[in-house]
Amino acid sequence: PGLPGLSGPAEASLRARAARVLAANWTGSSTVPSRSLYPHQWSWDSAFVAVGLRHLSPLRAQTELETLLAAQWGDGRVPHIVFNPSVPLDAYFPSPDFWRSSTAGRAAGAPRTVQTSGIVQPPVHALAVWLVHRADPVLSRARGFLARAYPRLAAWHRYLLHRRDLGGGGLASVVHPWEQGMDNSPCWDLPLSRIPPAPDGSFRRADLGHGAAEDRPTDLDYGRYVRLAADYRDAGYADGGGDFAVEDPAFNALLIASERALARIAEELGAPGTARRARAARLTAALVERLWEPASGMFLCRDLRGGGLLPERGVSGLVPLLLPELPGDVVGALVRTLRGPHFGLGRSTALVPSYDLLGEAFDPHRYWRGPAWFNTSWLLERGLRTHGEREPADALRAAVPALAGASGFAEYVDPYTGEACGATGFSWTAALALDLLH
Ligand code: 9YW
Repeated sequence: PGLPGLSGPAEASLRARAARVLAANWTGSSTVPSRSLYPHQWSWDSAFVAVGLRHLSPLRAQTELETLLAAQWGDGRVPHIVFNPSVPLDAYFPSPDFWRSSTAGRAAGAPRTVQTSGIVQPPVHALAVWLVHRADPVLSRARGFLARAYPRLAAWHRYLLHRRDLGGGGLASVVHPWEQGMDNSPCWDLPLSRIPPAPDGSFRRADLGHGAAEDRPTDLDYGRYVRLAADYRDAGYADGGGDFAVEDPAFNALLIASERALARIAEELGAPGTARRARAARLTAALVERLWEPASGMFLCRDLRGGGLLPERGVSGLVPLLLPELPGDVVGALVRTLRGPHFGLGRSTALVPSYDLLGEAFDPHRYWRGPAWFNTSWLLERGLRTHGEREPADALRAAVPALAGASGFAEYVDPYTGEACGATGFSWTAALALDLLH
């Protein structure tokens, strides 16, 4: 379907511009999120990028995911960053000499030949693998794409469902805010406040050289991120002992959506998908039981160290809309919350803000504390469509490419004005805009 309000030639030029962003960020085997800010391979970025790349080159899309999966650890974890050895160490912090994956991660089975971080990111990969397969099943079969990806994806899910079930209720926990992907969301303020920051001067941020300080996390937050990551590393990346453990709705919803995709992948390979489908249904029930908050009309994060649901409304709590097996009353409440005063979709905002417009911590420009990001709007477009909410889904489908193009494919935008924030020429923005133009 064409984009309402955009002529054929304008749409073609938007596509061409998005393709140029992805070409400029392609390294030969994967895509960097941004040449300036993020010069390595990031885990969930690669999944979103592959979803867009499949329309340009199914081979590149498959390669993107294969490069990431090749850096998987022996315990099943897929690292959040795979480092490019030809990029200077000071281009990004924390660099490989901070994570020391091949030594500190030895017991957890970190690869020897490639340097990675030791934490993870949201498991959107099986969903991406399935969508990439569908774009060109003939090429996929000829290359054995699914057959090679399947055991790795299965081990990845096994790691999350067993080693990361820190709350004992079936859901996976994140042990660092970076794992959930929405780094400085106000949801983390309370659990992070317990973490003593790494001393000033014990590390040097590289991000401030590329982005405006007022768009980025504060130094105090950064000190806490560094402390948590260093503690995890010093424990050999063993799970269960850390001071930060949170069950997050988006992280788990993506795991469930990916488990459903794994069922389809299994069936395509001639194996039964029934057990995985049943597990996805059980996990959906656990998600509702542990994280649904009727009074807020959305899912919340559960702080396992502080013992309870965190009251902040982050966009993460809307992402479970992606799941087809959610109870009808939950779906209805989520749609009302999305379109109501806290997120304003279709009223005051055209893309979904990352945090409660009415929240005390709301800031329209600071990273995950208010700005709208393109990946979450893409996920919610799918969620709305899954539940037959055609009108808001169509509006998001039009807004994502339009604002992506108008902002120079910004990393994130002011949710009210669409003004570009962070980096421009950002890969997942271009990739997901392309996907919604198809
Ligand atoms: C970081 C790369 C990553 C994203 C995260 C986003 C940000 C900062 O950039 O993280 O230094 O890792 O919060 O979701 O994957 O685009």
